Amino acid sequence: MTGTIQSIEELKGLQAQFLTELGSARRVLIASHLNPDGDAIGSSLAVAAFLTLMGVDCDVVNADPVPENLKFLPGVNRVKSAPAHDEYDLGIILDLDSMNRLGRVRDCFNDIPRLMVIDHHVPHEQPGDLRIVMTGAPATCALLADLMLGSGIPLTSDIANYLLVGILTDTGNFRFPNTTPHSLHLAAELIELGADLPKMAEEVYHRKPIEAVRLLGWALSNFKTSMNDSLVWVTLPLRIFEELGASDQDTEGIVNEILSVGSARIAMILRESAGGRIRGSLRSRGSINVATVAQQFGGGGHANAAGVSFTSSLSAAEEEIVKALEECLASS
Ligand SMILES: [Mn+2]
Repeated sequence: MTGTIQSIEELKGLQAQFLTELGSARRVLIASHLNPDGDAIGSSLAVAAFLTLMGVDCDVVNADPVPENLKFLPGVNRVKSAPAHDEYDLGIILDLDSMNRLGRVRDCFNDIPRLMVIDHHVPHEQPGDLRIVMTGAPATCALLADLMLGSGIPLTSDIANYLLVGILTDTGNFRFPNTTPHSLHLAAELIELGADLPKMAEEVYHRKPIEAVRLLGWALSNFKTSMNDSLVWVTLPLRIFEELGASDQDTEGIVNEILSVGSARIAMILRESAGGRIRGSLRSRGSINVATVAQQFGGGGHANAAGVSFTSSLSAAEEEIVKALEECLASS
């Protein structure tokens, strides 16, 4: 069991252990979190491709499908909804802090004798025999880039693309405060290895389904504010998704768009899904910590980007969380 990593040197110190663990496995099952993003899919595909280079058999599973804007990545069909085999000797879970975030594929890991966790979220449950967790890292793909570069195994341009897409999406196109000099150095190395940054930026950010753009338009016309417009939020009822033909995936990025209100210090979207579950995405500027608010409701994440879910009605969930966010703003 390894604690949280504080520095790149410490991370590099785990490279040999990482490689030994992968190299001694016969068949590996790789998974990441529900509603996978660029970092989840990028890290899953990168580890799978790296294992293939090492001659190790592996499968990738996810409880949810690959989002439309990541389908341009080569080999995305490697991500399956269920494992192809019954037996694995190593499980690797990426970009998540809790086994529950695996959703229904969680049970696939019950009988696997060894588990590796690579992540940059604040740890909760701390599962895993080998844990490579660095909360200061901008992306799980950044951790993997440090572990894979200089490993003696030459990275393919596909792997470079997988790693870059995770760094790109988790840093919001290199705009969020987690864009460190080191993440830019890694990006430069990955581009040298053949990652195509302009294509990636175009595919990920500027090519959305028309329903997603219509949903964004609705959100931008219907958001609410309080506390002198320092809190900005929108609720997306199920009927709007139905009217516009939009899906949950189409909410991607909306919360960041409403955070562009100049006076906003916290932004939130609350969305209702068909099963009656309410999910919230929280974003904040500067030193405002929305992860602590999310934790009050059983959610979590990072200081400036967190998530939460409710089983109550949309209006009850809205009332509760808006109150908590207002208290958070009032006390900071
Ligand atoms: Mn991530």
